[in-house]
Amino acid sequence: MRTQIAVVGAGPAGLLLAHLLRLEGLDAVVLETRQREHVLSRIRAGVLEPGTVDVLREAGLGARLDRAGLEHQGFSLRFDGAEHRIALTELTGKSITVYGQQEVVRDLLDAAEPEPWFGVSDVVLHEVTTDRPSVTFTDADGIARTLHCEVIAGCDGFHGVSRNAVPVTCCERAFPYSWLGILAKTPPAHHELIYAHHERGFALHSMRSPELTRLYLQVAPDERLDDWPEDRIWEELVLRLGTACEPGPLVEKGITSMRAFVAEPMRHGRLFLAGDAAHIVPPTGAKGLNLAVADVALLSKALTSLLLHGRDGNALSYSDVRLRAAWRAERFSTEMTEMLHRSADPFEQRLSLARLRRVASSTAAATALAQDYVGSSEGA
Ligand code: RFL
Ligand code: PHB
Repeated sequence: MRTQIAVVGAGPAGLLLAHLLRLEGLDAVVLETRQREHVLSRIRAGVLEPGTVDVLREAGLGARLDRAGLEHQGFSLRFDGAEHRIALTELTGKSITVYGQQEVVRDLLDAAEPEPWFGVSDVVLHEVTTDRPSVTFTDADGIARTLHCEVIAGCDGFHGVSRNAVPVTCCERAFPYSWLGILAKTPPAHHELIYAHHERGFALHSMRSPELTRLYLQVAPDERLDDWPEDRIWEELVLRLGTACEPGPLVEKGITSMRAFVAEPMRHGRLFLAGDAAHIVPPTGAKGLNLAVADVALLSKALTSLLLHGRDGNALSYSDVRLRAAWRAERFSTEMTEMLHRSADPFEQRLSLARLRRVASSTAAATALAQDYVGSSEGA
């Protein structure tokens, strides 16, 4: 088998990259270890920055997003028993769009031509520092195959194999808490997102549609889902959010640990890393999917220049440009995480409240937060 770009991973990064490359007239093949149904059913991110929406629209992926995406002009911070609205649009002129990552993935799979190779295994990258790299894998029918290519895009997420082929320096931080997330068939309790700092821990109210609510609770890293029967989850949400939530049937329930991670560099020879394969941000800042989209928007341009026009300028600067963006997102996501979560350390607890009170009382601080949230700070 032969293609111009072998894309490893059919998450949002890999699927969007393949789509953008095909729009440029390049040939890309996507390899994915999971089955199509699994990829479609993963419930994850929900907040799209305006820059992300622009990329999707320009790529011809805006039809359902424009119909079903929910435009939000602000969100609430709740602490000290009161609510403070961050008026995103008033402060920045921009708004965010609430549209589930699984919807983005569905739009991408509907547009995918050809389909990714689902259910592959034994994926190994070869000769990435030469002009003729390749990927070997076993297909879903158990047949061993070799995909010859000019470039490999490692879009296989945090647990993928691509990063192992790059001599990376990794910076990592684990946070001392996890998120218990649920997706429930019940109308949102409020028309905007609510980030709540409470003495019992952080809680987040988000949504996917007028009928589907997405909710998160800060829990200890060692807690198990069995410790959290549905009644307990709803009681805790009402307490922490300070808002009555109408319980509804759960569509999904899961616990995610919280970590930050950056692999440097994001390129090695003809292998380019993008999305969670290169960096993980704690979800409090809602940046992971947006970073992945911005990575592949630049990477598709870099690969078009390189493979169609023989110009390697963008390919050479890709890693530096995207690492700067990754660290901007780490900085913001870490600050949001530390401001909003409940720490066991009394000094940290008081710092969190001091940070929240500053954002609530200073227009300059609220504007800086709003710019980071919509992705318009420092040329992001
Ligand atoms: P993905 O989505 O992990 O996709 C990687 C794909 O690669 C496959 N794979 C392989 N394929 C071939 N060979 C191998 N050896 C492979 N190993 C793995 C995997 O099966 C998978 O299909 O990475 P990608 O594409 O980089 O996308 C990144 C985003 O998924 C991630 O950043 C976001 O979900 C993060 N995130 C959020 N981001 C936001 O922008 N806004 C949010 O509101 C937001 N909320 C969240 C989040 C992530 C969360 N969790 C579960 C970590 C909320 C949560 C709870
Ligand atoms: C979500 O809707 O899943 C979501 C929203 C905001 C975040 C994280 C996740 O900061």
